[in-house]
Amino acid sequence: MPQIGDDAISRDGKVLILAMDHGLEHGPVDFEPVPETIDPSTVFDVATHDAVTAMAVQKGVAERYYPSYEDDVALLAKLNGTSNLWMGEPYSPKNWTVDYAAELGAEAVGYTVYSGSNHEPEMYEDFREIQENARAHGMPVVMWSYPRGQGVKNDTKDDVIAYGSRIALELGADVAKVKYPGSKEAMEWAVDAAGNTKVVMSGGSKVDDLSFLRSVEAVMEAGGAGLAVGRNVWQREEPERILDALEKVIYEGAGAEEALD
Ligand code: FBP
Repeated sequence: MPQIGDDAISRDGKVLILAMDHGLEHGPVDFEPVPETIDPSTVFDVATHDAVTAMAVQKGVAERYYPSYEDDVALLAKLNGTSNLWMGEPYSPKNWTVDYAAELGAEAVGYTVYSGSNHEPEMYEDFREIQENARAHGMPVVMWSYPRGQGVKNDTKDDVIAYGSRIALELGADVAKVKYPGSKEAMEWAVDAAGNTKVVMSGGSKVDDLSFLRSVEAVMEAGGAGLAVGRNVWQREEPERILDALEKVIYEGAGAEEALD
């Protein structure tokens, strides 16, 4: 039986993934709010915070920057990704393999699936291959489960988010990363639908501290396992401050207001 579980990227069963694949997904415009973040080392430095259980990056960034951080940061290899310049039906091609990720020292892999896209069959097939290879390496698999495309009218509706987290369970992910559906109740449905696959919230575009922490608090109260976040951490002038607060909400069960005190 292959090893199944997320221990490599969790702390006390909770997960806080710092994502920094935005240079590919959105372009350098995402680094403008804090210009020094255009240098990947700046964000790797942020990922050394105790609250962070893994950092998700693309292949080129892993090859060039991870060697300096391998003692302090767990690498989550984001194996597919697409640019914002692509205007077709949502599709995210594979950019590296599980074997190569393992060679670079990755402890986990991540993969985006756009269920509902006309490219769903190709992405499911790619995910199948990656998931089985990851099992062979004993690496946990995180699915960025984003229903999107012609088959999806509203990608943050509660039934769509619950469907996304269920798809992650059905296809063999250890962790499902889903958009926040807007309420604790809707998140509970997504958590229930995922069975014993963990569910984490995707950070989204930057909002104020309290609003952000309240959504994370709701996710934790709903039985979620944590967060996979990019902009809401490193687009802040003091990312350590929000990570200190996230540490309290995610691992210590604090409320948003209390965590900010
Ligand atoms: P954020 O917390 O900044 O939203 O990052 C999470 C993430 O999944 C990144 O890994 C990815 O680059 C981005 O969101 C993609 O977001 P979208 O497809 O909605 O533009």
